[in-house]
Amino acid sequence: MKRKTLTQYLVEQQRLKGAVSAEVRLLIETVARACKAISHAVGKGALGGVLGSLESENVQGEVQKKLDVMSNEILLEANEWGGHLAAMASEEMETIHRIPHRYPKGEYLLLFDPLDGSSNIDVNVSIGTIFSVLQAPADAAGRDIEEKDFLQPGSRQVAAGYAVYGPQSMLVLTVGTGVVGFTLDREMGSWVLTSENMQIPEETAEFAINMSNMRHWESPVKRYIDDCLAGKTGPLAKDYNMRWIASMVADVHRIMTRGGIFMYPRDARASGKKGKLRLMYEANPMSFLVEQAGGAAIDGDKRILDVTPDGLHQRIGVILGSKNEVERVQRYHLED
Ligand code: AHM
Ligand code: MG
Repeated sequence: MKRKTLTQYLVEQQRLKGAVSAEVRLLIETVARACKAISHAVGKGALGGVLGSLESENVQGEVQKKLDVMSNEILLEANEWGGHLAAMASEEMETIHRIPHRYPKGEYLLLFDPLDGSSNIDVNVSIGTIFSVLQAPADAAGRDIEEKDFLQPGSRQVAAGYAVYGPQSMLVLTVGTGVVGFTLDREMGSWVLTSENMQIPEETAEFAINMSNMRHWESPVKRYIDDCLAGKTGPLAKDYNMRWIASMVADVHRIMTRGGIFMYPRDARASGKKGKLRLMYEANPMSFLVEQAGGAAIDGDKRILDVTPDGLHQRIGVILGSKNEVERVQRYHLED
């Protein structure tokens, strides 16, 4: 079988489809190289001394795991010197990271959640990296990038993807021409194309939500899950199955592979009013991927990709996956 690597795929996207610029191509390759290094560190586990927590907290007040910090550093170092970026932003850093003056500056902005699903690190369950690429506004040329330059709606992303570190390490990517998946060939050290056109089935009978939060949910979410639980004799006339890995990357990857609906809705808790997940590092890149695979992504009543962020670390409700189910949940919100 003739194998196509990430490099070949990206060169084709650049030459044949004009879907990426040379800069975006090289920056995606750099992110992918960093994900390879993170995959290697994750794979070593206790043998590499990478498990466990640090004393520090991140900007969100969460205790940082060693791998959170290591992965953040790997991504920063890999992407600093290539000349494609103007600045980076990370779930683990309070404010933006400008490209140091000693390196050439490019026109793109990179955002990432370096290690998503941190609660699964120490229990050997799949975790991942999520990233998003934006173009710096035209008026930013010749001046230092500011935080406000990042605050663009997700519909402006030029690329997005995630790496999932599970039984296999996979990189799932969109540059706006559909979604493709690569598997890491650990011997050769290359990302090999293994899923050419990932499509989310429109219908599903599988939902993913943290049921322990049920008493805090808003009524449209409660109504939908009640309908799912009612099974064949209920309004949805199907028996539903439930899955919750508590790593968004792994839950979304399952949905990319066989369909389903993922929900981390806003809820009544003080910490949950705006949702748990972050718009710019989690919701936007995943929504871009899901839409490119034929699915839908909303915050409850509106499309996530249309939301103009008001802050780098803004949180948002997330409901995404199989189109017909997401549209049903949206209808329930609009009827409420
Ligand atoms: P993290 O970025 O700190 O790892 O948090 C995000 C994760 C998601 O991957 C996952 O969907 C969710 O938090 C799980 O939350 P919970 O433990 O409340 O079920
Ligand atoms: Mg996360």
